[in-house]
Amino acid sequence: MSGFDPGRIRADFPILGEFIHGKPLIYLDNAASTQKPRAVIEATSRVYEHDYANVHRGVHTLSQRATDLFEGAREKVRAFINAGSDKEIVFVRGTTEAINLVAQSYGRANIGAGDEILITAMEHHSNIVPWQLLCQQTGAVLKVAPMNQAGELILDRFELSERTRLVSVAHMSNALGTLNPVKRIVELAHGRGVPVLLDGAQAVPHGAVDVQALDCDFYAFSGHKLYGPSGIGVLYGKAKLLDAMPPWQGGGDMIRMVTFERSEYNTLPYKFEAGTPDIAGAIALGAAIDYLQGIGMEAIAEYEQRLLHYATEKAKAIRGLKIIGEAAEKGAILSFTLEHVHPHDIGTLLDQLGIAVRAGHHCAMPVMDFYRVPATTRASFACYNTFEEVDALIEGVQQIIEVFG
Ligand code: C6P
Repeated sequence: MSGFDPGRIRADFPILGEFIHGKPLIYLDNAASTQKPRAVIEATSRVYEHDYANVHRGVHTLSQRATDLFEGAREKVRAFINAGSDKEIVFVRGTTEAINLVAQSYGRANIGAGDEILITAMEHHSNIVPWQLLCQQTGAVLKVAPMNQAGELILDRFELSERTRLVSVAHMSNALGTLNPVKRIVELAHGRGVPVLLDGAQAVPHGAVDVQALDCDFYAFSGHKLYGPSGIGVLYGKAKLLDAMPPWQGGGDMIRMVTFERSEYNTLPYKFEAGTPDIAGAIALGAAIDYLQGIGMEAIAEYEQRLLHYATEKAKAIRGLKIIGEAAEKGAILSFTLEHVHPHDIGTLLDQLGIAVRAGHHCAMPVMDFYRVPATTRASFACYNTFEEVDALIEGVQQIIEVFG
């Protein structure tokens, strides 16, 4: 762990100096959205103060400067996930939009009545509802691969059929923390010639991702969970697939030529980027990536695993606390329920102590149904969290148990 210093990292995040109800903020809602380092905040103001204009349009200097920074950010994203080409990096609003893009473009072009889309029992609504919409539009069928009580996929029952046309799986579950065996899933699907989309919203902030090593066909993630701004995200797609896909939205920048009779579309990735993009957002996402690479994704992953392990052991020792999601391979998420106390009360009482957690169904209602709970309390960790903060969480939970007796 030499060189990894959460104290130094914390100093980069101005918001961590806030007080909530008179208590120092302990921010454990990172799976919902992470806080932003000064590098990201400053990159945003720098663009607007010095470099802002629309991109890909102007011959004037500022537009060229903005375009260079915007395209530079695309290259940073490419390198970060090791995509083969920056043509394969499509800027979107976030994971949700990325998955909808694949459903409405790839899906409508390649998936028909009776065809199947295979997802898993632990998906976020963003990886369920876009496929349901596609099924309603095309007559395709949504299939769900089961998980066990620990919240692990049952690989023996991860069954593709003759009709499976696409597999779409969370790399890491937001409700349970489960890290799925995505490389194996890609191999299984490719063995039958079926492409795979990985929902990387939760995985990307917690460790190095290499889309070429995974060999996935699509990879989706959001900037705001990766210490970057909200409103910007990424769809990675293999150039061969993206090239063959029809555009999803029409408008400026995604065309080469337009007449009233017909239009010719732009090259990749612009074919999928209709309209003025989130210019400053993309540039600030590039700054977030620089920042994270300065720390090192391996170091972050290792540190967060230690935090998770520490929190898990302490949580297990609390009578009446049930951890929801005990997969052997997990990212830094601790979801739990307490006997006799509703998660919303836990969340509200922890907030009084300055501790921010998420309480609810985490946009994964089928996961709640599976465990027969209405909601869970979820503490989710980032590289700036500390062991002392975990202690404070555990103490807070113990206080709540005493109050509810
Ligand atoms: N999960 C959470 O608190 P967007 O909203 O498009 O940035 O990301 C959607 C999304 C997709 N997949 C997974 C696995 C996710 O966790 C999320 C967002 C947040 O868990 C907000 S519901």
